[in-house]
Amino acid sequence: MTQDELKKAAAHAALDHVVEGSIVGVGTGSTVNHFIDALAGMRDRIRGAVSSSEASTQRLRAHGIEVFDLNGIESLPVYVDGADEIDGGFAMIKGGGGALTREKIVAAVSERFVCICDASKKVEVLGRFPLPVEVIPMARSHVTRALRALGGEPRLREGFVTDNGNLILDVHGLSITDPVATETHINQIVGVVTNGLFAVRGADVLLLAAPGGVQRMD
Ligand code: ABF
Repeated sequence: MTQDELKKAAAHAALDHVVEGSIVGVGTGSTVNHFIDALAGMRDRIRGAVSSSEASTQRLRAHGIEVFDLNGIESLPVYVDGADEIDGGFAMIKGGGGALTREKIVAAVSERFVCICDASKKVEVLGRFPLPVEVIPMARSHVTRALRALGGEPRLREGFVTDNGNLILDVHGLSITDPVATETHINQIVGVVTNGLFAVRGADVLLLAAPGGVQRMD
């Protein structure tokens, strides 16, 4: 099976976690694109979706799925999203697609985070994938220095602006053995909007696709 076929298998397995009649929290990325396409097959059995990016919003609307403003919603039963890396405690690095802040906001109001991944995303220790950090543009140099002091090598994502009008620094060379502490620490740097560690609020369920099938872990 190709990696894309594995992503599709994980995405389809997530349909079992969608609560009928509800508004579904929807993440971003190529795995989630498969989920959105699959969700279209049950659009008459959900109220709609809350989206974590302009790209996902467009795809949902193209399928005729109504997209709600998060501000009008108190709680979502389920949020479905991918990850760039996930460890054994279900802490994740996310934000390879640059949508980390909105993803974290939607995840924060969701009761259950269902992570959909192909098996290549499962790691022992987070950090081989560069950690994305969303930064207010005028704080770029200050945040770069602070991240270097943590032992990482931040690199500006060239030619990229987030949906919120900010920059992304991708931090290379970190070995993240305490994801909660690292997430909390980086978020204290003035000028950081969010970092791509999802550890304080990690995933609740992991649907991990390998050639032998989709394994559910929770
Ligand atoms: C989103 O999509 C991001 O947080 C993460 O960067 C990415 C996962 O990548 P893909 O599904 O395209 O492999 O969930």
